[in-house]
Amino acid sequence: NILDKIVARKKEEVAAAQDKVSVKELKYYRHYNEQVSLFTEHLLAENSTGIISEFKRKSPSKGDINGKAVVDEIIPGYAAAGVSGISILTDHDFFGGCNEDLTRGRELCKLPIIRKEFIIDPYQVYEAKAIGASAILLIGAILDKTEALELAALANALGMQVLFEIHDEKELELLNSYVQMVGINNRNLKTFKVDLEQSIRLASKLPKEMIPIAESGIGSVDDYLKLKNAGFKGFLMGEYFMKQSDPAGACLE
Ligand code: IGP
Repeated sequence: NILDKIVARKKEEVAAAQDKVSVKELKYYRHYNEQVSLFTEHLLAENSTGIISEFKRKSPSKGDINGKAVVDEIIPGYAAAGVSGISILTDHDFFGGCNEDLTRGRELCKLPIIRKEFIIDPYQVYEAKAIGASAILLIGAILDKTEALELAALANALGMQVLFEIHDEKELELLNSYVQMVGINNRNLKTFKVDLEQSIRLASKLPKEMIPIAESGIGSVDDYLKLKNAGFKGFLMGEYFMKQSDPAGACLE
């Protein structure tokens, strides 16, 4: 399964990154000490659409989506379209992203940015802060309870919020008090199957203090309204925007 492959690769990447730049050195990065705007505040603001638009060039499930996309050409448009937040993939091998994409995004807009990455090690949380993220994604399918707690607590300590992604009821056990947003992935990362109904059922079981975010496979105004009516406050959308010749224009619809 693809998640096992990605996690194996991440372990190598983290070891290599740590050899090159220590955590101590990351703390001198320009964005490390910057105060970031809170994701949840933007999501819950009056008039917020709740849309979190994603910058993604390719994916294991879809292959090439917008392989030559440039952050400078897309992020300012997303911001101008009035989205509530941005998600930027930093994984290179599977999603065609990089850390510089996120840092550039940070410099181009004031919106909160989530680092979309397969985080398995505290090093990646420090790195998220250093490159300019306001929040991190943690994926339930690749973490145990202790790791989930350690990584989420560290993110909060560094001033970042946590979007914790789950796909089924069993993963609810992994949530902890350092999680501000729970993402229910409509796409099963093991089979790539998309099912909005399963997310809607799961949404009613979330702890009330955590903000529910619907992720993946949202491809029409109908889908958006359906999920909104089911109580979701955030809508993470990538492919639908990225595959259009004018991704930001699609946000305005
Ligand atoms: C966006 P989509 O179907 O709108 O492009 O999906 C986002 O939810 C998806 O990219 C995603 C993802 C992830 C990517 C959700 N969870 C975990 C990488 C890792």
